Amino acid sequence: MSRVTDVLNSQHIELPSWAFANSGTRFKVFPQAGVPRDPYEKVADAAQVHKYTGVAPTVALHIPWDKTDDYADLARYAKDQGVALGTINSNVFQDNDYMLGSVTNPDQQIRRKATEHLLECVDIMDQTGSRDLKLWFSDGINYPGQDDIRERQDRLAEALKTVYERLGDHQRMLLEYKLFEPAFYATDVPDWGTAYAHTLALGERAVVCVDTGHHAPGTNIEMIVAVLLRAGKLGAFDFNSRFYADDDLMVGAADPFQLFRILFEVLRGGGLEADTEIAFMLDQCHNIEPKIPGQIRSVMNVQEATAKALLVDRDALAAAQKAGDVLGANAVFMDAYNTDVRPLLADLRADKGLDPDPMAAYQRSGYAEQIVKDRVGGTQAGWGA
Ligand code: PSV
Ligand code: MN
Ligand code: MN
Repeated sequence: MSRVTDVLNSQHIELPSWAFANSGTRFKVFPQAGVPRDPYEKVADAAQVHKYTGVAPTVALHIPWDKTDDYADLARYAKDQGVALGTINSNVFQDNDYMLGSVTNPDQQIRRKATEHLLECVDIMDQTGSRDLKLWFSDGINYPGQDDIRERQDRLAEALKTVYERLGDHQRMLLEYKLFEPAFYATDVPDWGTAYAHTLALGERAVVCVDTGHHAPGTNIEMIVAVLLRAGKLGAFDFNSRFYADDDLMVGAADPFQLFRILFEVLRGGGLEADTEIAFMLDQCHNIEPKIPGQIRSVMNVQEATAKALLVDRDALAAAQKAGDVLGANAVFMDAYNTDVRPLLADLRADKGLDPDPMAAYQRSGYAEQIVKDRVGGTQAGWGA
């Protein structure tokens, strides 16, 4: 059991700053009282999640949603709150200039503008001490013939190379892929294979980010995880849940079994070791539920799936696999999944001096009521802004 608790104790889940701000669908953003008005307040809210779960010590920023004059000061503030700043997420998808693409745009000047933004994000990483730059491109085309698919790949490669060369020795580039949306006919980085090919060409500090919500229904994500890990190219997760498209719902909500299968492959590939370089991030928006509890619940969902993955009897599984015992192997797997790990996690929290029930502890704390009193006019996350 101690190996299980050791891994769970060393687990680190990164929170997205945008989860704490108002967000919604393209149809409507329902504002909530007390949401953060600036990056400092987002960091303060993220620190609450860490305070009650003990496993979420970093918060990812999104530029320009979290633009501020002094990032070193924001980093100091985060430290005072008991957390640190994490991944810098770039944004080349909300400017009118990017209608036909950012780094793959046919217009060289617009490509330059987008690349400059990415370089600015690396400057910010230098100030925040962040290791990772996350790149997600909305680039693509809606109609066959609209632009040259192959040339767009060349333009993408050129921009990525420029940014890669600007990274410091300890910094990494995470390239995220997404099946579709907002481009519908051909997205420039639509799948793990395209992301893998680009990161391979760049070098070892370019790795792939698997956003669990960015696949076609029925995709075997754990298989992708296994292949990328084996190739040394799995850099990060953006965890969330989807029923239909890029829903950004709470991780483990739609399909907790899938999350367990993914985390088992991470474990199998050595990605849960204490020195893991995989960044386990959430990428979620809480549109109708309260945000801080939504993040707490999500962190707990990842912990539960991880605990179940750790409970798989690997020896028994290997023996059954070797013997060709199909049902026996499957039963070993399902036994772990069907174990109630909540008491184990409650004990683990108590051992650390935390409340065994983070949701209840947060509700009791009065923080939710306090921010409603203190904060007037919270901001949107950036979606639809
Ligand atoms: C858009 O699909 C997206 O959800 C990507 O997953 C990014 O990681 C995130 O927004 C923040 O830019
Ligand atoms: Mn994402
Ligand atoms: Mn997404």
